[in-house]
Amino acid sequence: MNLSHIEHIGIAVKNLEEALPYYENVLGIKCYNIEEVADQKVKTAFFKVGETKIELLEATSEDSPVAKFIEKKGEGVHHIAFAVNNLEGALQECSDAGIKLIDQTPRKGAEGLSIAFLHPKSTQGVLTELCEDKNK
Ligand code: CMX
Repeated sequence: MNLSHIEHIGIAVKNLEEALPYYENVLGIKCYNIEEVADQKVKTAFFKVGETKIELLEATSEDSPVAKFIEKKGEGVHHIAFAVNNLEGALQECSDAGIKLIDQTPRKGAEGLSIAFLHPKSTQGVLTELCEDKNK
């Protein structure tokens, strides 16, 4: 499916404001965008490390996937996102290979990307996101 790079790594945090100083002051990477993704019930903060982004995720409601994750596992790596150049085709390939899709069709994610998630139960426990930047 021709993955080009790791688009971002999603990290679940309890509180964005409290997490920012570690990334900005210790790692020395600047947050360049804070955005709420209402349908995912998360607030996100983005940093760039080379071509890859770090996406901090704070839940905006108790039934957010991120709130459920933190309740079960605590803060930490929540998902890995790969960039693809044909998301529909990539989803079809995953489905044909027997991978359980969370999103059957692409939907809109943060930063204007088209995204779809694969279920962690069919990807060795790693919640996996595929993203396509249709503006490129
Ligand atoms: N990574 C690995 N495993 C995960 C997981 C994650 N991020 N989230 C849940 N799981 C596991 C749970 O530990 C649980 O495993 P066990 O049954 O062994 O205990 C199982 O998946 C089911 O978890 P659950 O808490 O009952 O949650 P649900 O089944 O309701 O939902 C999931 C799980 C992955 C389908 C849901 O979180 C989802 O749809 N995620 C995709 C959307 C998302 O995460 N959005 C937030 C980020 C959005 C963004 O980046 O913009």
